[in-house]
Amino acid sequence: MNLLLINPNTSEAMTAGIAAAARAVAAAGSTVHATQPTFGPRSIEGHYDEAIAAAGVVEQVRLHGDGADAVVIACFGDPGLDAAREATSAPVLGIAEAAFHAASFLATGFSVVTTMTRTCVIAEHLVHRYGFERRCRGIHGTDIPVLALEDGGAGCVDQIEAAAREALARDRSGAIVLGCAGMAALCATLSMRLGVPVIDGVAAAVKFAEGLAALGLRTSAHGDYARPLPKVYEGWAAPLGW
Ligand code: 2AL
Repeated sequence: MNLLLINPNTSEAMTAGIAAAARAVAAAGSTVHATQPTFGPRSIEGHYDEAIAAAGVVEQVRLHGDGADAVVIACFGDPGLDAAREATSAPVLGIAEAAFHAASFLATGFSVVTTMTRTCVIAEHLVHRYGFERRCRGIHGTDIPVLALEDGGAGCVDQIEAAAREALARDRSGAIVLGCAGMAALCATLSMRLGVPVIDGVAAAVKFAEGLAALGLRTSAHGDYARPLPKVYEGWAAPLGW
């Protein structure tokens, strides 16, 4: 399987870390092509960053989507997810949506532990958008900047563990969802320390992507996920017009 893994921010170090996490769980026959937009924010920590990053995700799907059996968008805000699904027939998975599904197979309720507190509302919007209000029991910010996780985040693991322990106790949750692709390398350590399922959305999305591709399932082109309507796009977005 050819998997296109898009890091929506422009940090090459984070792309490398996310690619390593994806390759660690990918099946023997899978290839992972990891990429990031040519423009946009170095880290995604708010609505403004996310608006620009979504266009960057679309750019990468247009550039590299042909020949991909599945696409993973590796940022916890799932920027550009619906747009990407219009732009390719390959299944497109966002790491937040994948992580919510995985956690819901393993516990009646989960908590999200994320980066900057201001991003909690973005995760909350996704919980509502995907219909996980009955499963998500809390979303907790650590105020760790995304770029502090650029090198794998080993220096942040104690702080994330403490936030997760507090979340498990306060929310009565059975599982922890990591709220940033940059936390992927910490998943195994946190699982061991916490003794509950800890879900990294990058790994979850890769395995769901492989499953969907193996089943021969593609994104529906019926209705709102039909191809974009052909029209002129102007200015810097001209090359992105359908
Ligand atoms: C993220 C993420 O996964 N990548 C990024 O730049 N920002 N998520 C987050 N909650 O801050």
